[in-house]
Amino acid sequence: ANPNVAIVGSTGAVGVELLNTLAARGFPLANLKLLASARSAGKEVSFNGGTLIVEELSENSFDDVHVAFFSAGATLSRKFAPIAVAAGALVVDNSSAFRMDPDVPLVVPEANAAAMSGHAGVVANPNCVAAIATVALAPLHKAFNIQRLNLATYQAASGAGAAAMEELRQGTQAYLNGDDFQPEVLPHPYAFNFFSHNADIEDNGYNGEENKVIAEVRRIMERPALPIGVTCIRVPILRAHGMAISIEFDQPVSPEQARALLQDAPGVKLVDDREANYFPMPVDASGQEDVLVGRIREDLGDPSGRSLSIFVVGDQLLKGAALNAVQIAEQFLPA
Ligand code: 2RA
Repeated sequence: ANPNVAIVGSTGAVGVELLNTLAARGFPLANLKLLASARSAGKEVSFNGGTLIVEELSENSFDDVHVAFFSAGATLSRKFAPIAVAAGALVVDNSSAFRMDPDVPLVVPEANAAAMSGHAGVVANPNCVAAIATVALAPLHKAFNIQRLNLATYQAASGAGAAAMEELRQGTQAYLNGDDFQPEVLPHPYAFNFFSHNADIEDNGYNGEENKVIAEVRRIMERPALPIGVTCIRVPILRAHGMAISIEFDQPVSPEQARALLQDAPGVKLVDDREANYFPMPVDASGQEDVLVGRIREDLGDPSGRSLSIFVVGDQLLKGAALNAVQIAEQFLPA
């Protein structure tokens, strides 16, 4: 029989995309339960031509649930995911709560689907930069053995939630109207500005987002000591993350070899047209399931000749969150 599905955090930016993705991919569900805080309980949400009523999340919310998507923050995941597992549900958790827990697989199906077999009830959905990056990096790593990475990210408002997307719109409108605008959701003016990701700076001088990217890319690629440098920047874009990635292999790899491999890689769309000077952009990646990859070229910063540079853009709410989570759940559906 088809599973009963629940979404915890169903009214947030990712929760809404989970609904859209379940419908768009025809996920075979018997019943869909929308769970959120008391503040959102009672809200009506349209789904697949019908209307669902948001219910308040409680300890009894999972009694008849087979698959529970969590996207309501680490605190709620830590409290309610064990309750959902105890009730017999598979939990796909989009929060950072369990991503580094050795008993919880951290999964991007195109990169490390095999890791899912070790789950004990919870499978963690990675940080959006790690998910989008590893769709492009995994096939290259499997074929040519990556030795080192450097990433610079261009991260969209959606990574900071629906309120940040609204702040981008309002701040831009105010800027164009010549009105004064004080940011409330993000710590800096956002319109026509960009800034270092506002996660706290940690002991190593990197912010929390950068340390998550390092730890999670290593885990997904099963290379715990992989040297990774990263700079995470928040840019005034609505919902697609971009990243410039420099990749060192243990052997020389030509752009042609990489391009041929990526052409057929799952979840990748090659956008690498030098003639037309056409490469991955948020206007093409937004709303798109595939991660766009282009600017594939020798990294002239590495005299050894063993490095390539690429540019990757992916929808932060889809492959960066909701789509990846639904693809994880799809792996557990009866064949
Ligand atoms: C961000 N990856 O973009 C983080 C959380 N989604 O802010």
